[in-house]
Order: sequence, then structure tokens, then C-alpha cells
Amino acid sequence: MAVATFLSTAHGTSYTVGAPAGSWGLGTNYTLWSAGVTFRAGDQLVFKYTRGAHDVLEVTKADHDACSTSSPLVSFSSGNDVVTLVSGGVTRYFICGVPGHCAAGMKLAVTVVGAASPSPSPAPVAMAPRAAARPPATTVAAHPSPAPVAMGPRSGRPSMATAPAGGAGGLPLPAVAPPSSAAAEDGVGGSLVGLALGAAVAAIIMALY
Ligand code: CU1
Repeated sequence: MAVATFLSTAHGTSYTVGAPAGSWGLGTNYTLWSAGVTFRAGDQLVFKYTRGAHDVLEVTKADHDACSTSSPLVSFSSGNDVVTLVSGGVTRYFICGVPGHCAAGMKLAVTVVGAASPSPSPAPVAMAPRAAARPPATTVAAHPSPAPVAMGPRSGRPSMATAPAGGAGGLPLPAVAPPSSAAAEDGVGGSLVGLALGAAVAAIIMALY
């Protein structure tokens, strides 16, 4: 259900907490809500509520479990609070700081997994077209690295090696030219045949009259 209300961007997916049935407020089961979403590093949580009616405190697991508002890690109160889930492999905890609201259900635990396979890092993206032009062996070698950090240096090296490879790849181009001019000649030949046929038809028509 919640899947229908996200907004994808190049940097991740933005999830309005509690949507589509609700928002950040009383009456939403956030355990159920979060269970329906796979949160990935780079995604964003958006807490929407009437300013002053609620707030958002990011807290420790212990404070989440105990609904303790005494020592929040971060607090928000704008009514449109955006939290980016920067890191994967962690669980982040949020509660409402208004007395009684956490105990009434305004508590959210979000487990964040690693980023999606296609790395959002700019380096691999810029490299993609070049990798496709190179032999499969090289392309395969670039993929197995799951860690974006490790992938940066690796993709840097192959892209430098692309310079000579690109030069060699440019050579076949002239060889491709003759076929295309031959095709052009075919076109001319076709036109001449057309003209001849036209003349013949014209001659026949004139002969008839
Ligand atoms: Cu609240």
C-alpha cells in the first residue's frame, strides 16, 4: 500500500511516514507501516503533521522502547520534517514528544538496508557507457564490487585505459564509409530505373493517343 505513495528521485526514495492511510499522527500503526517498506540508504522519511500538534524526536532504541523524551538525539517541529536515511545496516528510532502520544502509538523504528545495486555514485554512472563499449570481461569485472567506496578507484582506472581503446575503435569508421556510399549509388541507380520506366510509360501513353 505504502509503495503507491513514494516519490523516487536520483538520490533515493522519499516516504511520507504513515501514508497513504495517514501521516504522522495518532491512529496510525507505524510498526505495520514500516513493515511494508524496504528502506534503503539514501531514502528519505518525511514527517507531515500540523505544526504544534506533534513533533518528531529521533531517539535511541531504549528511549523509543520506553517512550522517553528526555534525551532526543535530534528534534524536529516544522510539520514537514525530512530525515535522510544516510547509512544502511542501522535501525533509526523516532517518537512524538507530545506527552502521551508515543505511548498511544506515535513511535517508529526504521531498519535501513544498503543502497540499491545500481550505485547512485556519479563515477560509475559516467563510466557506464564506456564500459559497454569495452570487452565483456572488463564490464563484468566492474560489477561484483558491492561497496560504492571500493568501486570508485576501480572505475577510475578502467576509464583511463579507455583512451587508447577508443582511438583504436575509431579506425574502423572509414572502412564503414564505402558501404554507405555504395548504398547512395544504389539510390541513384534506382532513380534512373524509375525515370526510364516513367519515360516508357509516357511513351506508351503518347502512342495510345
Ligand atoms: Cu504527537
